[in-house]
Amino acid sequence: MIKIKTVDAWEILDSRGRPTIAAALCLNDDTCAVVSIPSGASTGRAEAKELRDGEKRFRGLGCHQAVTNLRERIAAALRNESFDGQEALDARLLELDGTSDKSRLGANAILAVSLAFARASAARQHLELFEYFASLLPSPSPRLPELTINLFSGGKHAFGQVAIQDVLVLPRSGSSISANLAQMYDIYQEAAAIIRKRYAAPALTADEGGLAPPFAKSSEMLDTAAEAVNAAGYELGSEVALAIDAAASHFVTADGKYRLDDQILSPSDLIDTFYSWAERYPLVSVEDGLAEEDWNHWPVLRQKLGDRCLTLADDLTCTNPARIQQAIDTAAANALLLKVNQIGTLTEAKQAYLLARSAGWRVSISARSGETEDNWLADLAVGWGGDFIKIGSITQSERLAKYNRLLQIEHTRSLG
Ligand code: 2PG
Ligand code: MG
Repeated sequence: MIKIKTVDAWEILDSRGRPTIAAALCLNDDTCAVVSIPSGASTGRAEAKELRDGEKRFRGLGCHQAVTNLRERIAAALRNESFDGQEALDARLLELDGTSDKSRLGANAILAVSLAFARASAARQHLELFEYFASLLPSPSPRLPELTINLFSGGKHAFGQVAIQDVLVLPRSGSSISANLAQMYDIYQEAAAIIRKRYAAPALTADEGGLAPPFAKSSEMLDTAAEAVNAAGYELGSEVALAIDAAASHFVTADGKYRLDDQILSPSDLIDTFYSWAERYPLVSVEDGLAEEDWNHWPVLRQKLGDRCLTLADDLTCTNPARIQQAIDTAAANALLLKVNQIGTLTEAKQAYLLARSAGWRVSISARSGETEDNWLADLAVGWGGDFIKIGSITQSERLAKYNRLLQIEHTRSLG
């Protein structure tokens, strides 16, 4: 049994300068751990609810109420309580909250405790954090994930200049994370040089550190990514692949059509557009190609993309086992983007992960657009054997904390 001694929390700032939560949890043997948690901007409607103060301070985004809930209600309930592991702790947190969307105590407060308990438990057992995460699974097989790296941003992560939210690069020629990051550096530098020349100005960077030039249409993001890959001397397809996060919930119209830049498309026209992009470029995945409630057309998208590329669900499923089950039952997707703060506890995220795996889905473990310098995401991706990890670009310390942790794991462990 693991006995909790103290739980504390305070407000910190994330990579957008917005408040989020850090928490510290000490066990009765004085093993202590600190974690901080991220926050999204292009959030799904079915996500667990972060508690925000809604007051003038920080324009409504303050986390004082969530911090108070954590320091008073959660801390009082957990102090001197013993748990036989992560599941028991998370079950107690759910019981304390008592709502289906964690809106009473706040998903931000609850997740901070769930993760702090994980980190403290790992330290107590002298495990690396990824080993602890692996130990939560019935048949663990830790491994280094493939990198999916943000190159260009639009939509809510930039200034909305184009509809598509992200174009990502999968550097594949190296046999290690380290070699693939070096390859990505070349591509990023070439992309920045192309932008500088084309627009006679340096490209501004977006929330995740990706470049955000004033492209006129979304397809230019892919065209320019391909150009940068070529300019860097790599072969598109064999050495480098691409992916997109359309985040289509953010450009669906009230009558179920899609505003792709200056065009209004029907769902089937949009699906045809993705298909044509997947024919032209080696796309590994199309994430959120349709809106989160467009359940009718997701199966059509999946069927159209077929084996050519993955139909990856983010806002559609929100790391929520019930929504994942619906997506499995309707053949709406074949890959899951997993974000722990969409659901709010590690145990529920594990259920989401196992459900997706049981249907043969691929899994990408993802950061949020608002991140902190914490690096637990890298351990989660390795521990759970994610096929992919999505951290953002290769700039900005909140992203690099995770890449650098992958490099540390790669350096110290021989994982495939
Ligand atoms: C996404 C994420 C990360 P956000 O849509 O996949 O890129 O964005 O954290 O803003 O939801
Ligand atoms: Mg997404």
